[in-house]
Amino acid sequence: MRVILNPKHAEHVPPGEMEGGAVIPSYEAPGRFEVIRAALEAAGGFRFEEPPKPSEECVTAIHHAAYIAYLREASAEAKRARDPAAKQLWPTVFPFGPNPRATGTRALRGQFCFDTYTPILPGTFASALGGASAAARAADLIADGAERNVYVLTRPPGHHAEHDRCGGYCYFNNAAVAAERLAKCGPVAVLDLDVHHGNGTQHIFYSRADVLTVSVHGDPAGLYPFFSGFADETGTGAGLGANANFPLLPGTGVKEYRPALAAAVEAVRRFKPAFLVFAFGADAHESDPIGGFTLPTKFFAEMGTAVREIGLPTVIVQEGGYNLTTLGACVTEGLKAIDA
Ligand code: SP5
Ligand code: ZN
Repeated sequence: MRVILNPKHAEHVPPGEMEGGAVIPSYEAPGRFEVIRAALEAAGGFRFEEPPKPSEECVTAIHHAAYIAYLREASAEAKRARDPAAKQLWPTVFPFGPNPRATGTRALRGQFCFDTYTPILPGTFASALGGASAAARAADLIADGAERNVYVLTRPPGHHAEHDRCGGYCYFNNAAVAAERLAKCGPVAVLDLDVHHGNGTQHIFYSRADVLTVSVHGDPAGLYPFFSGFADETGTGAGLGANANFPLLPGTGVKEYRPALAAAVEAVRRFKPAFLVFAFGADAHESDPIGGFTLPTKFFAEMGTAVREIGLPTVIVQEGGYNLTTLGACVTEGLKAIDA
């Protein structure tokens, strides 16, 4: 399988994440990329390549211009800063709703972000854009029919990022970048099996009939992102019926996950898409420090088989997965089963 790498991933190095008023070590770290790459190299059968030079053109189709400019300028501001504290930009105040009168630096940090897990650092813009360009390249290979399956190895992840807000470690929505490009060639389904609801992808395509978004995840009653991912969110306007959520209880294991996965796959099939984007998180694994599910490593092969059996040209995009000792094996199992 061809693997498109984010060549800039290591430029984004979170010093920590803010949880309940304290800064704790960041779960989302460069080592995630390295362990996945090492596992794929050890497994064999994967060809690694870099995308063409990243360009903002990759993200303008799905992200608002003011948001893209904010990420670019805030990253540059962090890069210029001498004071170490000013090299990390954290939001402190959030708007009650988007407010066009918010223009000051501190206002924008909240305006364009929805949590305290997602700081802007000197390399954030370059790194996030590298991932988006890798996703764009993978989508173009699939759209051209050059490949059946292409995997995008990237971090920071993307599926929580909305049109104009970062959050959940995500800045540009890589899966949405891929889906948007594929949608030019035919209907697209996004299947998101990260343990967290793919709120960003849902939000970006919520009123569109040409892109189905389907997510299986921890019930937002108890798991991040808390405010979306409920089963009654089914799309709006022309997109009514083109969104499906399968929330599952904390502690979910194979017995509970399997029927939800089957229902999610059935929703994808009913839509009759021409292309699939698989937002592939490994954080539903039993060892994940933040997921709360109990799936064993071998179940990731079953996920991959389910994706393969959908039978569509597929872009696979790396999302979460935070246990560095099991992440590589989960991803390898999933990808091998997709390509089997
Ligand atoms: C892409 C992705 O998987 N984003 C996940 C963002 C979730 N961030 C929430 C982190 C919460 C950490 N809480 C620590 C509790 C550990 N028991
Ligand atoms: Zn996740």
